[in-house]
Amino acid sequence: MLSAAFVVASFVASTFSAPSPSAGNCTVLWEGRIPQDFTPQSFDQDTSPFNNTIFLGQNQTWSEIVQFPDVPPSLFDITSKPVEISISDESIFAFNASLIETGFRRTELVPANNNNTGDITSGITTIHWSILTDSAHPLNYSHEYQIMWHERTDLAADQLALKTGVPFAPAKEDITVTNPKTLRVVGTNFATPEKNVYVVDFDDDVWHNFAVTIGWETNQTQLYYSRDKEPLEMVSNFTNDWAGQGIIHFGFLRLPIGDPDINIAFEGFQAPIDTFEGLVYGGLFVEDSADGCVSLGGQ
Ligand SMILES: *[C@@H]1O[C@H](CO)[C@@H](O)[C@H](O)[C@H]1NC(C)=O
Ligand SMILES: *[C@@H]1O[C@H](CO)[C@@H](O)[C@H](O)[C@H]1NC(C)=O
Ligand SMILES: *[C@@H]1O[C@H](CO)[C@@H](O)[C@H](O)[C@H]1NC(C)=O
Ligand SMILES: *[C@@H]1O[C@H](CO)[C@@H](O)[C@H](O)[C@H]1NC(C)=O
Ligand SMILES: *[C@@H]1O[C@H](CO)[C@@H](O)[C@H](O)[C@H]1NC(C)=O
Ligand SMILES: *[C@@H]1O[C@H](CO)[C@@H](O)[C@H](O)[C@H]1NC(C)=O
Ligand SMILES: *[C@@H]1O[C@H](CO)[C@@H](O)[C@H](O)[C@H]1NC(C)=O
Ligand SMILES: CC(=O)N[C@H]1CO[C@H](CO)[C@@H](O)[C@@H]1O
Repeated sequence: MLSAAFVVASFVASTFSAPSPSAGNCTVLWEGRIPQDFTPQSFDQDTSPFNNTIFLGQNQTWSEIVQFPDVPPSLFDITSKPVEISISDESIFAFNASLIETGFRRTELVPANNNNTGDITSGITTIHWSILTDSAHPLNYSHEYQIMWHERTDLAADQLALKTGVPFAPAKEDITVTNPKTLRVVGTNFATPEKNVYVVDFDDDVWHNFAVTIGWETNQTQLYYSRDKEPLEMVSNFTNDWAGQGIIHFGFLRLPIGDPDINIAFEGFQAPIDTFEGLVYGGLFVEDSADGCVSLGGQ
């Protein structure tokens, strides 16, 4: 872990030299922080930083889902604002006209490709995201959820996922989950069991800030975490299978409950949802870390 002294020292140095790991001033490759003047309708437009057609219910629009709650900004929302997204019984995504994913409830913001930002799946990049619960519209922790993940372009695997809730298939985990209301970061799901690299309580009323630095050609991976306005600290340094490029999912997918061998996209039980379940996301961006620059915030 980085010590507080290191963070302070780097910040002082950064005012006189090139951005250092804690300068919070690395080159942004993709910007998903929400401008103050964005409305729910902004997410319906193809000018949104997020894909305006995926991933949401077949009969839903983004403007029906997006809300701007009255919460403190996240660590990296300096001039931007957080956004709440939700799932309901309507959150059934249609992969195409005949493949309706009735096993899942899902709503995810993914970076649109209508950008001028360059490649975020080569070199060394750092993905940032922060998550806050909506305690008035909680998740049902009897189900497993993925609440952020990175999926290969060929959809064959998720290289990394942040999960919560009761595991759908405990045999897929390399730890015994005793408290379902935890945030659990796992590496590639090509592996059985998946490698849990970090677990922390998913407390309400606290921003949970994450960043992951990915060496796309080296597989070297660093995970960072902090709460509220604390600077990020490295909590895991591991190797992972990053082959396959792919896309980031900032949002949540509720798995069904059922036997481990069912096809989870189409089978299993989903408890009905009363109104909606919500999560607030903030500080979404990807930066270039090829020169070692990782924004830690908190300065
Ligand atoms: C951050 O980047 C801007 C633009 O490159 C530069 O003007 C500024 O000095 C940098 N600040 C720090 C603290 O490195
Ligand atoms: C969307 O609406 C159509 C027409 O009413 C309906 O047939 C379909 O089942 C709905 N899809 C979902 C996922 O609810
Ligand atoms: C839906 O996608 C599946 C899998 O790619 C494909 O086999 C099927 O033909 C598609 N159906 C339609 C109606 O596009
Ligand atoms: C959104 O995703 C769909 C499906 O992958 C794709 O066809 C479309 O080009 C994407 N749109 C944008 C703006 O990224
Ligand atoms: C990264 O992981 C992939 C998948 O296991 C592997 O093919 C590749 O050789 C690895 N790269 C390095 C530099 O170890
Ligand atoms: C991560 O671990 C690797 C291998 O032990 C080491 O070379 C590297 O310096 C570590 N990275 C950081 C940021 O601590
Ligand atoms: C939560 O999910 C479980 C399992 O599907 C279900 O039995 C329970 O009724 C749900 N609770 C609520 C409050 O919806
Ligand atoms: C996040 C994202 O979709 N980035 C794309 C931005 O545009 C470049 C050039 O078209 C693509 O290579 C990136 O994948």
